[in-house]
Amino acid sequence: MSDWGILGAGALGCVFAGLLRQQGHQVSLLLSERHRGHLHPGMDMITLGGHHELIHTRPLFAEQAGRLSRLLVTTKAYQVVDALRGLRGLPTDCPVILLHNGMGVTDAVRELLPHNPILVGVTSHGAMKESQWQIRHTGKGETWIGPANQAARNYQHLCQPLATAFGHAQWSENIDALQRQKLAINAVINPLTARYDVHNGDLLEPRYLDVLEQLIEEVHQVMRCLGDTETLEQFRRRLHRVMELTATNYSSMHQDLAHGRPTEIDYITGYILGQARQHQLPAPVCRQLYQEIIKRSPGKG
Ligand code: KPL
Repeated sequence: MSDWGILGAGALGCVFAGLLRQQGHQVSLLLSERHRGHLHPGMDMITLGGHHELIHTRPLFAEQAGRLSRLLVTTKAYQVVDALRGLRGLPTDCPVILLHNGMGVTDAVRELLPHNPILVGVTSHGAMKESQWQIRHTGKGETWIGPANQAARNYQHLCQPLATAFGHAQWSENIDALQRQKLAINAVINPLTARYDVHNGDLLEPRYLDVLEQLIEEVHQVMRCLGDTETLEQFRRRLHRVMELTATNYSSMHQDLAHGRPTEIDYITGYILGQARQHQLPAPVCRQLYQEIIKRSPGKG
């Protein structure tokens, strides 16, 4: 069984650690400075079926990155570059798989690690942290990975162990398109649920119909300018399906705001607004939501 490193011990990173451990892989969890000198008990993972599983991972610190042979990056978008920059001696042949929400980070990672195979992953698994050492797997989804630089072209073999552990993982040569499709979903659900303090499924209630529809149209227009061929109706249907499937979940942006953490608004709505500007699209609902979320974010406003 192979060795996996996970950078980003949030809910999703810990659930992925648990799923890989269940298949017998060694998992090293890269921990930040504030964890140094503390004991690291096993994690309690609550599975989709509601069972508790004790998950043992190996704690690793930035200066031990030389031991890594494959790395899943599950930090928030705004932490990716600094977290990778902090690693000491990451082997140049270690593939790095970026799994954050939003867009606008990959260029900086390619520049930072010009020799490493860089891959982008898009996943729809759901996870929640119940407490520091307890995580809950809230939804099983698909995971797609694909190359983000030339060096990553021949890394399809990474899919097999991930598919076995996660239930699905597939290679895509056009991972950018899948990342944009996920971005479009996040650009609608995340700021609205955070703004109105509601579950994903609540957005289907009639009182949100107008704002939801306006936002869907704005985001769809931007996506079309970026080369997406999905029709407005197809996008609406895809979005409704996600809201139904994750109806009782709080979006990651809702969870971030509720816990006083920074959000990924700059990489989701901010990215859409940047593209809208370039294509001279007004996007007023996106802008309003951006300002409201920024105002409520820690250290802003
Ligand atoms: O990816 C998500 C997120 O919360 O970030 C969705 C799909 C909206 C599910 O909650």
